[in-house]
Amino acid sequence: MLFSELIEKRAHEKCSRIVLALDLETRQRRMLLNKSLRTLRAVKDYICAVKVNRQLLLPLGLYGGVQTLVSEAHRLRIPAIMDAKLNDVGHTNEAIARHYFNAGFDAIIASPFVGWKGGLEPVFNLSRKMSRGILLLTYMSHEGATEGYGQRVIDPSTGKEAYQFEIFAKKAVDWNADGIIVGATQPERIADVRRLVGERLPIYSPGVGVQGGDASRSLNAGATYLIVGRSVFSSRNPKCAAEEIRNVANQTLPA
Ligand code: O7M
Repeated sequence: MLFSELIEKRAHEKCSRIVLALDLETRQRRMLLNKSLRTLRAVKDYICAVKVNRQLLLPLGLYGGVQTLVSEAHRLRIPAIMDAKLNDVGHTNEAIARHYFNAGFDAIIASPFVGWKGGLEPVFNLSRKMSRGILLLTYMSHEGATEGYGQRVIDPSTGKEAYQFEIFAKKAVDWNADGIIVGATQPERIADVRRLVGERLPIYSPGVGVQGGDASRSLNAGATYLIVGRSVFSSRNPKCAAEEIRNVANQTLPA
């Protein structure tokens, strides 16, 4: 099954388009795994996937705590996405991606800035062989994203001026990515990207809540899934917070 099909299936089962960004921190490193497992179990009925990034990977270790977390996610029928933002030359990208897939991740996130030949091509080949997914950054949620993703450049395929993110969106289609990331803080960019990729690619939108993005506006603009971290796990009651965001999302676009 393709990753895009897997997450869609889980979204229907859980009635949720929310991807939990599990970016927990604690001064006591040995508490981190338990805290992560507790949070995941608390919100398990309200999320369709969990995203782990290097903030958690560094203290927990890939084949240590993170693999335990991925196994628990799978036990709870929750796919696991590694937010690797892969951005190196091909052979190290491939080796890094293999580790993430071997640890059980269903999909990884990569940066299109690195390009295809000698960049992401080996990672896409590996992901196909191992039946895993690749999601590509297309427009990030922070202010400085305008400097890279929002810059005007010459599109080498047409010789005409375009925004960098427009070129990345087209590449995501050409490369057969399983989804793209567009920040919720800029719903106009979500709408632009949706127009460019049509209905073919799911759009994952981070930045809802603490960063200022709005769940309904993002979904109305064309987002398929919302990536949410602090608004859920920093709240007093993560379960209620996840349920509430899930419900708001479902009022706009039922899962
Ligand atoms: O909801 P938050 O703001 O606490 O967390 C947002 C999560 O989304 C966090 O895990 C970030 O790493 C991630 N993210 C962004 O905030 N902005 C982006 O542009 C891209 C991502 C992301 O998930 O990239 C794959």
